Amino acid sequence: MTKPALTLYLAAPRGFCAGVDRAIKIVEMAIEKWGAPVYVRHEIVHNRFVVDGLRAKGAVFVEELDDCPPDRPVIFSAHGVPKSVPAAAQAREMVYVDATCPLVSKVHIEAARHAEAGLQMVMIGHAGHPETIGTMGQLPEGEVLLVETPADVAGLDVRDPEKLAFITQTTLSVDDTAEIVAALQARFPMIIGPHKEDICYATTNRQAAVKQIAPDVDALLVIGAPNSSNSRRLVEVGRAAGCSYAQLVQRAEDIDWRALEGVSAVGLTAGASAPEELVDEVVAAFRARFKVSLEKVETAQENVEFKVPRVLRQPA
Ligand code: 0JX
Ligand code: SF4
Repeated sequence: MTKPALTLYLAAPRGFCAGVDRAIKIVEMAIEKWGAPVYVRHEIVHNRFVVDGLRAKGAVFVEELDDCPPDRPVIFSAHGVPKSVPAAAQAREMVYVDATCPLVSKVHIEAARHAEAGLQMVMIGHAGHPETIGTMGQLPEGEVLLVETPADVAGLDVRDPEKLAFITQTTLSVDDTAEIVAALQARFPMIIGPHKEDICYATTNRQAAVKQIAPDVDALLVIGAPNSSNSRRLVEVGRAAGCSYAQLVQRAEDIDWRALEGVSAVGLTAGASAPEELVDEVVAAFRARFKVSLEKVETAQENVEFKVPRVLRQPA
């Protein structure tokens, strides 16, 4: 039986960003330096395959610092942690390495700087997400007001409308965030924003590639985990850009092939925490069912790299 023809549009950039690369390297290098087990507070990045791979090398994943023994090193995940976490690790005299992405740390510094200047902070982000918890936790409890939607802006109860600044989660939808920022600026014309927005280059670039592909495909698949904010945003961006069938899949076995019957053009991308092996796996699964012609859609080139902390570059 001849296979149906299919064009698979592969987004570029896709997959690992510099912050994820660095965070994974930090765990691997910590295990090399100190031996197993090395504890990791929270999934180092939101991807089961990455986590399972590191667990096999000797990483132990826990949710709270209290779940770590005091005599083993602990790593904080790429998403960042509230100030109280390194403080507690220090109080317990633990060895810790912070794998917070430098672009998340930049937002932490911004928040502290604005607060020092007497400004009240508004954070645009998702409640309960570890990055939001970590960023809000740079300042005392109750100091940062959270908004998730333009409608939330109307309900903000601020100390002084003329002394406000906003920050954002790094992995938000660029377009949805612009709407929230517009609502903030409409209600608080004096509000100060980041010099350059807090949404990071990787989030921005992956969304731009999806926007380019989505209008021309019958379906869009985003490889990523259900708890990966940036991956979920790619699905939403794909739908908003005109692809009604946009789905998050963790790997090839999640693909609903019946839903893809009769398609001739499919877009494929991967969130910032999804390994390229999973992209290869999905492409191979398409090749098994279709006569695939692969087309790369490149909307940007990335050459960002972050160094690992000095403690890991020094001999044990
Ligand atoms: O849920 P997020 O997109 O913030 O995290 P994930 O999927 O682990 O991606 C990499 C880490 C991003 C931090 O900004
Ligand atoms: Fe850093 Fe952006 Fe990657 Fe998050 S998505 S780890 S902020 S580069």
